[in-house]
Amino acid sequence: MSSYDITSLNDFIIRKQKDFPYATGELSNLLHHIGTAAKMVNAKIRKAGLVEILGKAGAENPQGEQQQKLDRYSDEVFIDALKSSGQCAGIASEENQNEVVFTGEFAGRGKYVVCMDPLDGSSNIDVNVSVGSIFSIYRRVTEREEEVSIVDFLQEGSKQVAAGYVIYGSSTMLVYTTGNGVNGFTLDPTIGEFCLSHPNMKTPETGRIYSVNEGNYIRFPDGVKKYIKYCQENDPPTNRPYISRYIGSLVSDVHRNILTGGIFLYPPSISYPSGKLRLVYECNPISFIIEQAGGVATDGTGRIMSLKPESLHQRTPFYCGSPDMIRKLVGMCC
Ligand code: AHM
Ligand code: MG
Repeated sequence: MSSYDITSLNDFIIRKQKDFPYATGELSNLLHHIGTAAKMVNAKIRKAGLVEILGKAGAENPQGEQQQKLDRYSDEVFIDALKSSGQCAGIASEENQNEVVFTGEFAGRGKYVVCMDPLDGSSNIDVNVSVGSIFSIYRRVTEREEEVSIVDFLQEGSKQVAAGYVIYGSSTMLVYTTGNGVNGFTLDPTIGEFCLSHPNMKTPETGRIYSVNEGNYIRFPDGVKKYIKYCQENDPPTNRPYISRYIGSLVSDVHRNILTGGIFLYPPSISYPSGKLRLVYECNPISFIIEQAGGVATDGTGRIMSLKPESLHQRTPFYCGSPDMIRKLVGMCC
């Protein structure tokens, strides 16, 4: 009979809170609510082929992309869960043009704001490919008596208090950091709990996987083209050619690369001159996780988490992964 350490996400959050004598439990409570929302989204995704929730919602998100029904559903679930936590005073999400401000004595006074992509990679969902949720938590900079405003959401990634992702894959996992390492929890569907399965996740210094949408190769900057050719060269002492793996679902590509070692690239191109991925709710949270796992995340010229966001849906070139591989890329690009 197999056994595993049954440390639930909530046990773990409370245990970690005790490491900080002045912790008030507000962040713990917020993380707990994110875990609950993730379970609700998971339950819906697991039934995706059976009920009428696949396909387009018939509307576009703020970037003019088709919203899927599950995008809408996930957005609503996370907004409701975060609002009812009482610790979050507002949320910025891929699905809403402007920040959603929570009002009233309870939610409006929350200490934190959350930036998130409630369902990333959702264009994959109709073909049963893994998708994810990505979140980022900041301490608000406005006074708690006031309503939150855009300044609370446009903070540098280095100010994140916590960040994480949920991957709805062959199993469902929640991975998060509060700046003291990265821990991963796998949902045990028989008991409905996220259980600690990947303590203290670390990414290898180098790896063999490169992940990029190579169909866009002709549109990439010369330095990136050069690096891709380097990945494909035959040089057994340096383990090349590398292995190409690209799911097209950020959380899945990043999660795999963290575990195995590798590099993920979403460069600027003619179609996306600033890259495709969004700084505030995709790149910053993933960068926090990557750095805490020992990796590097850059826009090609500097640290992603040092960029000052100017708007909620701002895009950025994004390269992240094993430190040796990123160093090589940056050396070729700059
Ligand atoms: P989305 O937020 O609209 O789902 O788009 C983000 C997704 C990422 O998950 C993935 O890394 C990327 O888009 C894939 O883009 P492409 O299909 O251009 O390779
Ligand atoms: Mg997205």
